[in-house]
Amino acid sequence: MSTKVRVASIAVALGLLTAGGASGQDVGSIVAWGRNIEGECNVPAPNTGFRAVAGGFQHSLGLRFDGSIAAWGLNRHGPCDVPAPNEGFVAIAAGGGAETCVGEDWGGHSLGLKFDGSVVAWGWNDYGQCNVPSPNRDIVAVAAGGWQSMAIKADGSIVAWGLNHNVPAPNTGFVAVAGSGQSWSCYEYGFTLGLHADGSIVAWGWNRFGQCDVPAPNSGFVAVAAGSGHSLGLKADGSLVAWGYNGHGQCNVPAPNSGFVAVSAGWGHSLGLKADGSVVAWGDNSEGQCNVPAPNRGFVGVAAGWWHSLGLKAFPGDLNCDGVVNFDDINPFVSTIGAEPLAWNLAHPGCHWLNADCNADGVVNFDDIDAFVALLSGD
Ligand SMILES: [Ca+2]
Ligand SMILES: [Ca+2]
Repeated sequence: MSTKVRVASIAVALGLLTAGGASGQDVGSIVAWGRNIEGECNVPAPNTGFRAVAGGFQHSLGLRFDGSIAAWGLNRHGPCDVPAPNEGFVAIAAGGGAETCVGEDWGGHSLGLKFDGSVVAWGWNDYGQCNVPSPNRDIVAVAAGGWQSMAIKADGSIVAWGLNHNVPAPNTGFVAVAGSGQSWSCYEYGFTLGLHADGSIVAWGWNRFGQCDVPAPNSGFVAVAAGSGHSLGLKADGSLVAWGYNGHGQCNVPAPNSGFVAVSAGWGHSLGLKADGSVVAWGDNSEGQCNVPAPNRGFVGVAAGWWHSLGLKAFPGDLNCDGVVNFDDINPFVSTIGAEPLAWNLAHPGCHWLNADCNADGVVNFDDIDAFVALLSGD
């Protein structure tokens, strides 16, 4: 019997199933580690039901399946004060930076993308990073640097605001963007990485450490991340490329450099998520930001703050990532059996293959079918 027929038969045989079978379990929780002097690792209760996570300067954001945003950590400039109404969000980004040439000037800001394609920005705004330009619509993705904010429009162009906002021409064909940076000295501010649909990266801005010099061959990239002075690119074959400032070893990707499905960059450290649900961390570990808490498995997302790290745990059985386990998850579940993890994740952005690992053994195969059916039936 084919996998598809087998799963469908099992589901039908169960008759009337209870939707939301995974409710009550500790699913979609956030794990935080590293520097915590501002509470940036204190995930607010209830720590469940999260679909995305973001790390800023010393604050953190979690996006819940109900469309609300939780924010915690340093709130000096208000990046944790989510503007009302706190609802309808579909993506988040957190930024932060420090200005060393004018004395004490540091903070973070936050971005939320709403389902209607508009962006809400709040927090540190000394450089206009929260002044979303009009028309504020048709936006499909957001990213935050220290002093700049970026968004991708439905037409593939990048809109950027704050410092360092001049997107190189031709401004078209972008599918992802990342930005960060710190004030290494006066007038050295952030940089931005734009990922083209053709798999190449365009980099612009501050380039003291070569963080904008993408190593050849500049092709085959599927994701990008920007640290304070280093850059990371994920290739379609699951390997990572790192370049720029390497004073903390943040560009030394640990072996084996394979099996990665997501990447994030902090001030001096790097995080990589593997297809098996483990997190690899390297670079600056002065705050323990590279000490992934045990058990290091079941992760479906990673995000790096400046000195802290965040990991999102799986939501077993929720294969369309709508926050409940029900009949709608059957077809995407079936599509995961035998699928190549990276290819599946690329085809389902924001929804991880590992959610199909319903028996929590790190792989997705026939052995997960019974556990999936149990989740469907609310067992
Ligand atoms: Ca679902
Ligand atoms: Ca499994």
